[in-house]
Amino acid sequence: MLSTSEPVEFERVLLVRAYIGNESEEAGSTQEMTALIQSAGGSVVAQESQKRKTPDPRLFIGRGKADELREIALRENTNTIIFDHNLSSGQVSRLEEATNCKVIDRTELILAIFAEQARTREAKLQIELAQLKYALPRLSGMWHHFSRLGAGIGTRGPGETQLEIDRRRARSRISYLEKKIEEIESRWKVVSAGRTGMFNITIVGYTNAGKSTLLNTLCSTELYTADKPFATLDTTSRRLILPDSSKVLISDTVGFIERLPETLVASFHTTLDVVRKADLLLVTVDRSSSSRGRHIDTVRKTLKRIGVEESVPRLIVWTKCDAVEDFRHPRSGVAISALSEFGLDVLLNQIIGYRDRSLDWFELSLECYDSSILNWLYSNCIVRDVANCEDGFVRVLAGALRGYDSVKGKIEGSNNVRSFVRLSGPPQTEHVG
Ligand SMILES: Nc1nc2c(ncn2[C@@H]2O[C@H](COP(=O)(O)OP(=O)(O)O)[C@@H](O)[C@H]2O)c(=O)[nH]1
Ligand SMILES: [Mg+2]
Repeated sequence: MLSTSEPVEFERVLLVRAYIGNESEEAGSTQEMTALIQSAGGSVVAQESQKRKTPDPRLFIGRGKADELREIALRENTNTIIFDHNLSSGQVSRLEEATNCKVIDRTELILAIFAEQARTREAKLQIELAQLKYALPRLSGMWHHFSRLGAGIGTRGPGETQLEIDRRRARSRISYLEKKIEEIESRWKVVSAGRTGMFNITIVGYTNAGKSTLLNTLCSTELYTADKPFATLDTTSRRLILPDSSKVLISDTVGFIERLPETLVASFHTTLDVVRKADLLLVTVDRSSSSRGRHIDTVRKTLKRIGVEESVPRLIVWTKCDAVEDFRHPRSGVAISALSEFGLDVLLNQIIGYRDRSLDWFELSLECYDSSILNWLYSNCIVRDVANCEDGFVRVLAGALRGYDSVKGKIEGSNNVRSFVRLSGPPQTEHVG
């Protein structure tokens, strides 16, 4: 019997890439674009490329190539052409003229996917801001562009209302969005100020690397995960209890791709703060992907671009190891599977190691059990040991999360403190669990 379910209608897409100067045709690049197009509801039915010294100012590609695209589109029964580049509005309208197709550029495609995925109010505001800022200098071209788009990829978001708004209205909408986002940001600042007592871990990585799934497994949460790019657009932070019973804060955030559009980096500034302020970055890499080398490179470049200091420690976490045939342990980093829970114990112990190395360790002797000091230590330090010694003193071994001075400030003026000695590093004790 034939299936009665409706077949999914994909928009047929002709994908175009130019290689400028000495750019070479690298493997994996069209793979990323194909995945992005799929995620936007399209299907690549043909691909064309052209090598050029410089982009053509009028058409980006050559005139002859544009004519060729028109024929290919006719033959392949498609009227959507997506360029793996950013185009000026003039180039878009001239290309549309020449090919008789709808032409979409890389940023527009990515913005369309973000718009589709945005779930929270913050993400929706951020994406609308990014779309408007990208569209504003191109409004004159867009009039023409959107009037012939109809339905399909790249028509969501401000596109629908674009026809009625002029630049002035777009600008006033932009300032409204900026104000709203600022309000949310200031609320976030209050929330994050309350986190100073914790070690902050942020999961970063290429889109679809398994970041949200890792957070879900570690913290028993149920964040949305999906086998598509940009399933996550927000930052979610959760407490994670480590095998030594201490707590850290772990955050999951938006994934990276090659050449992440500037307008998105700017709009998602606050969302990405959690990456810049991390004490440890877990760089997740899909071990089962043949493009993993390229993904690591993209993540490294993106971290630099969004202003993450080189000094923030990074641990490579190879994910999806259950899906790797002939699995061998990597030379560096931790190999895990969030699905089978393989390697998670190693990961957690490595996190403890990184955390401990980042603390300022000290030994404190108290004349008696001073609950005020001890309570403070428990909430601002990692307390490794509290011993009642034979001489009647209470000896505390702990690591300060926010520097020696924070501890000194607390104990100064207390009559119960007998000695305060800095240690050169974490004490060598076995972790329980
Ligand atoms: N086989 C396997 N698949 C995984 C693992 N972790 C995540 N995935 C899958 O990879 C896809 C992307 O996961 P997700 O956590 O949404 O990725 P994110 O974009 O990095 O947050 C989903 O289909 C997950 O089920 C794993 O350890 N093994
Ligand atoms: Mg995710």
